[in-house]
Parts: sequence; C-alpha cells; structure tokens
Amino acid sequence: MKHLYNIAEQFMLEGTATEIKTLGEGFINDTYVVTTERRRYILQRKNHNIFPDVPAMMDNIKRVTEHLKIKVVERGGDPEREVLTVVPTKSGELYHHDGENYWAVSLFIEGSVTHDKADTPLLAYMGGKGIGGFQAMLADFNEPLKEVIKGFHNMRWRLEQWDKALTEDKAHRKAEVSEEIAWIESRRAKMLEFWAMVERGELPMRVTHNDTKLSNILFDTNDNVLCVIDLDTVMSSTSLNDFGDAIRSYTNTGKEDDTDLNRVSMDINIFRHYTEGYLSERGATMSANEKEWLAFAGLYITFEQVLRFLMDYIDGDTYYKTAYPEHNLVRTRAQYRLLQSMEEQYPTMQRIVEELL
Ligand code: GN1
Ligand code: MG
Repeated sequence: MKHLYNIAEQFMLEGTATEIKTLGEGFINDTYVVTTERRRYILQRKNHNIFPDVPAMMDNIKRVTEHLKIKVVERGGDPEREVLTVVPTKSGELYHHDGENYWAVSLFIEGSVTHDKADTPLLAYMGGKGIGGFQAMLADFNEPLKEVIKGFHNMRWRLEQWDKALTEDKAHRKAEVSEEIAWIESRRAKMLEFWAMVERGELPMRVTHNDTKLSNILFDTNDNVLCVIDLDTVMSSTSLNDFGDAIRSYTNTGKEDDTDLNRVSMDINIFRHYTEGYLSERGATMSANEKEWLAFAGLYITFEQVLRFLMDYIDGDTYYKTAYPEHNLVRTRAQYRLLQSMEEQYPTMQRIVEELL
C-alpha cells in the first residue's frame, strides 16, 4: 500500500492522499479510489502486457476527452461530470511509469452509480442513448487514433490468433474442448463475411469505444447517463461494434460467467429499448449498410467473445483475470448460450430495428 501512496504522490492531486481503496473487478487493469482532503480520484495500473503502448493509449484518451468536453459544453452540460478527466503527473505527463508499471489518474465522478445488470427497460434505453450520444459527439473527430490493441474486433486477425492457439495448444487443453471448438469453426465463414465489409470500406470507420458493456457507463441515481468511462480501447473501427458489445452485455438474462446455462438468454425487450435509445442519437447519421447490419453486430461481438474466452482457456489463461481454473471455459459456455439465443431471435431483432428506424 505504501507503494500506492508513492504513486498517487506523482500526480497533480488537490491535497494529499489520505486513503486508497481497491475498486471493482475489471478483467484487465487494477483500479483504486484515492481520497484526499479535497476530493476523490481514480488511480489505475494499466496492464502493460495487454496495452503495449500505454503512452499512445493515454494520448488517444486525452484527445478524445478534450473533444468530448467541447461538445458537452456546447450542449450546456458539465464537462467535469459528463466526460472523463485525465489528471496529469506533476511533470505534466498523462501517465507515470514506475520502472515496471504504468499508472494513470482521472477524476472520480461523485454521485455516480454503475450497474451490473440492465434490470429495467429505462436503464437499457438510457444506456443506448449514452453510447449513441458518445458516438454522435465524436462524429466530427477527424484526427487519427493509434491502434492500441492490434485488430481488437477484427475477425480476420482474431481467427489468425485462434488458428495459432490451436496449432500450439500451449496448455494441452485442445482435446478436451473439441465440442466448443466446433462452435467457432461452424460460424467462421459467416463472421468473416461481416468483417470483409469493413475491409472493403462498406461500413464506415468511426471513433469507437470498443468496450461498451453496461458497467462502463456511469449513471446518476435517476438512471440518466452521466459519463462513458474505460476509454482505454478508444480507436477507429465500425461503430457497429459498440452497439454489438452493449447488446451482448445489456440483454443477457444471466451473468457473463453464469454456471447455470438455463439462466442465460437474450431479453428481446431489453434489446428493443437499448436500440431505441441508441437510434434516438445515432439513427439519423447511420449509413444504409450500418442500419442493415446493426442487429447482426450483437451476434458478431458475442461470437467474438466466445472465441476470445475459449482461446484464452486453450492458451492457459494468460489474458483475462480468472477466479478459478475453469473460469474461461465457464465464460465460453455462458456466452455461447447467449449467442444461440440471439441466433434464434435474430429475425425478431431485425424486425425491431426496422420498426424503430
Ligand atoms: C475486458 O477489462 P474490462 O472488463 O473493461 C476486455 C473486453 C471484454 C470484457 C469482457 C481490453 O474488459 O474486450 O469484452 O473484458 N477488454 C480488453 O467482459 O480486452
Ligand atoms: Mg475495458
């Protein structure tokens, strides 16, 4: 803990740190709340194995949040509460490198709450509006962003990694998961077809968040979206990814790692409300192709998540934090059940999108 106080000291805090506490259960970074006599901050140890170029990542975040702040002010909002604020170090850097780890600080947004589950249609609608609004405010951000994780939602790259993982079979687990491997192989062509549209330029590149699960949005206590957080993966891609990842998280009636598969399915009512909120902000500026493939994006990102969890299991659990030995396999199966539920309801998802457009 003493070490953490030394780290906090490096940043331009108002006051000195009097308390530092662990927060949340992110799969990648370690997050802490730092309290001084004056206010609270978020301190994060950025996972350098997963983000090889933390300085580039922080530069992306800085430029995107500066743009968002201008938009929020134009809309009459509060830029300190509605946009993440990066707190620099005393020497003016966006991060501190302690010789081994990279650290970054942002303002803690008081009076905010996060949700693990979209329990009400209103919360889903507001979440959709939040991500739709985030994208709308970034529609005129024309500067290039660094690709901080190679091919993050690029299926061609993911399948290359997948093929390599199967060939190497590092943890000798391949034989044990042949049924699960077949889930991936049987959908390979279809999923690549979607990504090929991005490669051909048939789906426009936009600024995307790339990790839009429900817990990455701060709400106020009246279910209004305050602020989109966890901007580590902000990059250029198809904005359909952001819709798809949110659908994967909001509509799940079970948990991402549910051990009881009977609890897992897609709640079509939550799908409708999220989509309605999203389209209220983004509908007018979407291309015809984006509209046509919107519902499919839910299947695409859920499939990708099945692949990523299973690949990590096969690799010997080197990417995601796990709580027990079979955790990645449990996650794989739970996400696959969700994918199946989406596939069954896909015609209805498409109909809902058409009705709402
Ligand atoms: C990771 O760390 P966290 O919880 O924000 C992952 C996402 C996955 C998610 C699954 C950089 O997000 O892509 O969808 O876990 N982030 C990274 O819950 O890989
Ligand atoms: Mg994240």
